[in-house]
Amino acid sequence: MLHSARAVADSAAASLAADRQHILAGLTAPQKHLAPKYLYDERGSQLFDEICSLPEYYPTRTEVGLLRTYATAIAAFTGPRADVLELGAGSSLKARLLLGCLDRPASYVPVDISAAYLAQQAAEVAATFPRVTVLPVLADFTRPFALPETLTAERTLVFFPGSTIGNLSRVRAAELLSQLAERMRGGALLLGVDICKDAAVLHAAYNDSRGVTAAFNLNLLARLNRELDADFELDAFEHDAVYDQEHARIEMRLVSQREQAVNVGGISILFRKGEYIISEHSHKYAPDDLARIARAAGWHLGHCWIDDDARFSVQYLRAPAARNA
Ligand code: AVI
Repeated sequence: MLHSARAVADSAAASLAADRQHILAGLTAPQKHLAPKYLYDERGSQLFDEICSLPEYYPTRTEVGLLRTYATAIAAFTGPRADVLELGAGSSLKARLLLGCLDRPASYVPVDISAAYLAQQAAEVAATFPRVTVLPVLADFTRPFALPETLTAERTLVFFPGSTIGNLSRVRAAELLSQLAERMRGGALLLGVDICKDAAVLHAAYNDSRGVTAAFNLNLLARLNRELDADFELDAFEHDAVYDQEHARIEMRLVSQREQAVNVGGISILFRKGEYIISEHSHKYAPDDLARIARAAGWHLGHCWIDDDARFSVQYLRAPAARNA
């Protein structure tokens, strides 16, 4: 049964205009940067879906393989009648896989920032699982947001796949894990995380030969043009993604091809040739490292599944016991 999306707890989820100050602060900083969440308007979400099926982009198929292989174990860890809360839901492909392996899941609560896409994906889940109550929440999960009152922390399995946690700084990732451990006392977390690996594999994954990642990145400028009245010339910028070994992260860039001035919401932003906006960081974690961070945040490690090529990990973590337990 599908319930309509809740009111946007955070207006930034609706339009970039609400985040104008934040965006301008990023574009006028000594190192220009924008938060990766802005990549996901409807078009951005569709392009990200395309990225997920590219031959070079190994994370999605590797994680899906792990979820399929270990479905029985995941279901046994979780138990019956779970509420599944998915953060940064995007495509419902993995959620449908998870719901299909669990024992009579009670509800599915996808949280996402892209309104149209959220509604569409929630409807697909509701159609596939008519007995599951689907309660989409339109919100930015990196900020405080309200959850449906029907959700019981002890019965909740937080599903945070796709290594979306890697798009947060390491400090913010640790903070989010702590907040979740506290909020979900008695519950559990199924977390998909990309592993540090050979730079060439990472480079190919984020600079694909068909140019889909480039289109995904450049779509951010088109979005700024539309929603913040900016005048970026899309062919005056190029996509690049660089692996920063020291910080174990991919840095996605929009590189100015010439010296130019761009108007963003009435403010003129100057670019030197070669100067770039950082549009996303994608941190990679050694599984032990992640387990240590999760433990420090209050989680207990249930299990960590890794594929044979050690490319991707799926961790099952248990929150601290409920206070009155
Ligand atoms: C959503 N997120 C985990 C993706 C990643 O790999 O960091 C976003 C992405 N950016 C470029 N390709 C994919």
